[in-house]
Amino acid sequence: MRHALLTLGLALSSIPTAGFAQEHERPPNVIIVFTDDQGYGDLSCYGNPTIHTPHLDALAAGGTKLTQFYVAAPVCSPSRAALLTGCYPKRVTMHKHVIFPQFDYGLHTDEVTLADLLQDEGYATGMFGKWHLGHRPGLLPLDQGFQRWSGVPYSNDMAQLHRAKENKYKYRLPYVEDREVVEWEPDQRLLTRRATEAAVAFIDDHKEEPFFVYVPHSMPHIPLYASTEFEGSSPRGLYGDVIEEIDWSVGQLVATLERNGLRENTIVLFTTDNGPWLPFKLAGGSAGPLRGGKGTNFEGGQRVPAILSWPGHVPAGHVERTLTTAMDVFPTLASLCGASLPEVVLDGQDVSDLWLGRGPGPAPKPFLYYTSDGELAGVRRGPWKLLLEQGELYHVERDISEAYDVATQHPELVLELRELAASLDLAITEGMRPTRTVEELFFDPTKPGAQ
Ligand SMILES: [Ca+2]
Repeated sequence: MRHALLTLGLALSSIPTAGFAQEHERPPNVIIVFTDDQGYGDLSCYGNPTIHTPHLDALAAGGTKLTQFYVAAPVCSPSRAALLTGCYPKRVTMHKHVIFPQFDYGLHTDEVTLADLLQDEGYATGMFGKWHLGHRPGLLPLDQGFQRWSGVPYSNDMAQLHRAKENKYKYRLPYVEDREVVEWEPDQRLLTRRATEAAVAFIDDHKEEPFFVYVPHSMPHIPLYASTEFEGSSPRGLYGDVIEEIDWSVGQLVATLERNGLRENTIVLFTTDNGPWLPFKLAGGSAGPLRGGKGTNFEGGQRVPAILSWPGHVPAGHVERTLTTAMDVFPTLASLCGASLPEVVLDGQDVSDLWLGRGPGPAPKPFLYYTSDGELAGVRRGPWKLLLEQGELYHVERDISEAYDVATQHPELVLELRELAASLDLAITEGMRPTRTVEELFFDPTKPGAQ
């Protein structure tokens, strides 16, 4: 694979073609910035009055802002599995929990991730930030299509650094480069900066070949940390400082593209893995007008900010209101990057026509909602959303705050949606693919220093 990649890189750079042709022979680069627990209302361009995000606002102004973009689950690991496979978390059996340090399983390596897909097309693939899809040997980013990785294997609160005060947490957080733990309990003030600098270096190193750069920032997951340069920068407090540093990070990535003449040939997607962690009050973000947050199936848990940019291809200054999901990213990028889809069932659909402003794209599929313990929790069809546990029905286009339950006014629709949810869930359950369990340790989270 590595050899084929180098050969392709050489072949592309040695073809003396005109700019236009070359642009079309080289597939677009892809950058996905995937923050952690950021709310729908935490960016200036989504209405936040006190957090200043000029780089993200500029990205939205020069591209498309999506106002009905949903992640597949309201918590980390299931949401990440869905983004990287184009499948419901349940289909790849990653729906039940987030991965804790003692867990021995992860996303199965037989699954084709976005990184596998693009690496097979000759892309250089790098990941800089939080993984959270399994951290035993054979389950790491380098086993799932990424050629480089630096960052943390799971959440930044799964750390003694954070829990020491409570004197009850036995796990430590490692910082990993490729396949080696290089540090224990890293200085979390530097996590955003380190991911950014590593991503910038990767782009510089691979500017001659197509690349896929995945930047799943550890922030603004609690505990919050910003570098000293950003601490105190926002009237919103530390949460705002953290978002402003992430905004800076996006600015650095865009500047790196511009410096290398790659801006026009790079698709940038900015979004987050789930909504804000509301029980932490001011340390969590805001879902703006949406109800609920992380861990809930209300809109605030899964409808997230999403900005798409590809100058000259994705319409500029456009607001896209159609429902799309993080599961659509996989088949859509496959289409835009000229990659063949794997021969497995995917739940996302190719919405490239919508991304490129060429029309409405396919009708959105009915969308299932799951609670964090993996149980079927509801369904969305058209504007209607039924929450099973609560027995509540909302028209989420008229009522984005889910303030007015109209279940009693529409009993037949409730029954219909109940049946739809059950049948969709049954179809997914019958097609579930396994995770992979590995007994061997990559590192022992209870014994710092041991490998
Ligand atoms: Ca998260």
